[in-house]
Amino acid sequence: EGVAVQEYTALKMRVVSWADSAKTCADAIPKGANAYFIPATLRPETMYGQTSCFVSPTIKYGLFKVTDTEYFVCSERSARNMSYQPGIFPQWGEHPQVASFLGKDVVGSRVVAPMSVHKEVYILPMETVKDTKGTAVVTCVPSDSPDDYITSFDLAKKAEYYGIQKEWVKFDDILPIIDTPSYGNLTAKKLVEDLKIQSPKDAAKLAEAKEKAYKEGFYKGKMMYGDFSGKPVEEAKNLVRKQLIDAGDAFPYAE
Ligand code: A2H
Repeated sequence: EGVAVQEYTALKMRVVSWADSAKTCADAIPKGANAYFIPATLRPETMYGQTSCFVSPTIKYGLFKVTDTEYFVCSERSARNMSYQPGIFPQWGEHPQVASFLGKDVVGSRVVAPMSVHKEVYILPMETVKDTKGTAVVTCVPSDSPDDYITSFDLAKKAEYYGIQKEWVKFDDILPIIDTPSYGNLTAKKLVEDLKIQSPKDAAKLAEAKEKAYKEGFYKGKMMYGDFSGKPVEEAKNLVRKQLIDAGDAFPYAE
């Protein structure tokens, strides 16, 4: 473990409907309360283009009670970390868990995607999500994340195999958000094609694509969508983050 602190933006994606297989979750939420999936992202300026939200089918998740009216879905590890950060759980060090389940149980649930052109999106499976970082929930932005792009491509192609509906992936209309000199305005698509990435399991090539996409987007990218259209990404990143936090749709999370 390094000494550098990763400053994530934790997004609050409110559950609109639970999958049939998520009955333990639905039953654990009192009437009048809301549940939220909590993806951790390093790219808040891309939230306009969310098309789905990923969980690992095999990772164990929890439903954690934050207040009488708010419950979070995330990994136990991240809930514990949150409980030692100010302004999230009301009691220092406590993160009361009301349900435990596997990611695959919640696939097919529907959540609100704050700021996205797609108001509501589906919870989908991503096998490469790790339990050792973030919240083990990843919001999907296929325009700018090579991992999200290739996973969406794979899910759409093999929807039946994954037990999902192709339409849930929303892979057909990817929103351009950031324009870059080297890769155009769909950076992830361009890099996946250039590097001939065939599958979400092409780990080495994906690491290269991720590095290139991040550097190009952050240092040379210009916003072409949203309130900060025309501004450099370097500037817009914190402005969008602040808007999300001020609206109550996100909070800072570090690890
Ligand atoms: B990023 P770092 Cl548009 N397992 O958000 C796998 N990936 C995870 C994860 C986990 N447990 N937790 C977070 N992530 C993803 C947006 C995005 C992201 C874009 C482009 C690149 C990108 C939309 N998905 O990340 O290892 C999340 O995806 C590439 C760096 O902690 C999060 O930001 O540095 C990022 O990886 C955190 O990665």
